[in-house]
Amino acid sequence: MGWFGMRGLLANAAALSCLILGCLTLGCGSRTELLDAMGSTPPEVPEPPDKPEPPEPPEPPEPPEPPEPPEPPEADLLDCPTTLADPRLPTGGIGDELPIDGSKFATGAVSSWQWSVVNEGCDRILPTPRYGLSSENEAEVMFRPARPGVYQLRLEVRSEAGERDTCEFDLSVLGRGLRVELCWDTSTQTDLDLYLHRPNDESPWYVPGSTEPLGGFDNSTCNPANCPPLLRYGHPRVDWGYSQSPLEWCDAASTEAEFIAQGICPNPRASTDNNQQLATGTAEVIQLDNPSDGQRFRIMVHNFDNGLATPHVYVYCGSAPAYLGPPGIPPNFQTEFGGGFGVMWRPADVEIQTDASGATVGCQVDALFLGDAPYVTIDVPSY
Ligand SMILES: [Ca+2]
Repeated sequence: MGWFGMRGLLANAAALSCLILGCLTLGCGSRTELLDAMGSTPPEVPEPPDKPEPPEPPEPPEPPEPPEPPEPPEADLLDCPTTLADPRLPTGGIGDELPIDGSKFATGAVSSWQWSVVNEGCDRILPTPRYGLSSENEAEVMFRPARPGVYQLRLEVRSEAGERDTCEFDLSVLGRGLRVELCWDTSTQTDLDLYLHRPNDESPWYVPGSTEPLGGFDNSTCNPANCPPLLRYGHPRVDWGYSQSPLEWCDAASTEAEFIAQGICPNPRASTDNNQQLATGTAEVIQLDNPSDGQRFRIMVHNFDNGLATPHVYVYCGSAPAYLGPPGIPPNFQTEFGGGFGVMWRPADVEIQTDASGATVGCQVDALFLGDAPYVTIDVPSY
C-alpha cells in the first residue's frame, strides 16, 4: 500500500471521526439539558424490593415400603437323621474333618443348600465360634468340631421351583477322658484363669506362705504357668504321672498345635492362657485324656486381674456336658479390695468313670457350695 492511498484513508477516517464526534456531541448536549432541568444531583434510585425467597419445594412423599417377599412354599424335600446312630452321619473326634453328605437326606430334587451350626456351650458365649464349617452351600458340607459332645446342625434347602425345607439334627463328637472348658462374656477384656487340681490331694491352690498367685503356683495344680504350651515363671511342666497321648490326639486346629510343634501331647494340658496378650476372646480349656476310674478332680476359676466377668464352665466326660455357673457372687465376679488371691470359684468336683479298658465313659459332677452359696472365696486360697 502507497502513501496516497494512506492519505485518502486518513481523510476518510477524519470524516468518519467528525461524524461520530458530532453524534457524541449532540448526545452530550441533550443529556446536559436533562440534568439542568432536574437539578444537579440525580435522585436516589430506589432499591429494588427484595426478591422473595422461593418457597421450599415440598418433601417428596416416602416411597411405599416394598411388600415382603412371599415366604417360599414349604415342601417335603428332606429326611434328616433323627438319632445319633444314623448311619448317614460321620463319626470322629475333635479337630477331625467330618464330611456330611446332604444328598443322602434329600427326598426331592434339591437345587440349593445352606448348612449352619447352632452355637451351644462356649460357642454361644465366645465372640467367634471355634468349630469349622466349609462348603456350607454345597450338598456335602465339611464340619470340623472343636469340642466333644453333641452338636446341633441345621440344613435349609430349596428346590428348582423355589420350594423350601429345613431340618435340624444332632451329631455326636467323640471325646476322651476329662475336658473342662471355661468361657466368659468379657473374654476380650478380663483375665480369668482355669485350674484343675491334682486328684486325691486337698492342698491349697497356691503354695502355703505365698501372698498372690504368681508366687504360689506349684505342681499340685494344672495352672496358667505349668500347663499351657508356653511354660512361664520358671515352672516345669505339670507332672501327675499320666502318660503322654499320641501326637494326633492333640488338636492341630486349636492352640494344642503348639504342643504338636514341640513333639508332645501331655496330660493334663491346657490351652494358651487368655490374658489379652497371649490370647484374647478365647475359652480356656484343660484336657486330661487318661484319668483313672474313681479319681476326683476339683475345678477352680480365678479372676486374675479382677476385671468384671460372668464365667461359665462346661465339663465333658461323656456325651452330654455338665454346665456350671455363673456363680452370681460376688457381683461381676470382682472384689472391691483387689490384690492378694482375689476371687476364686470352685464350681465342682468331678469323679471319673471308666470302662474295663480304662476309657472314660462318664463322670459324676458335684457342684460345690459354701453353705447355700456357690463355693466362691475372696483372698482365701484353700482347696
Ligand atoms: Ca487367663
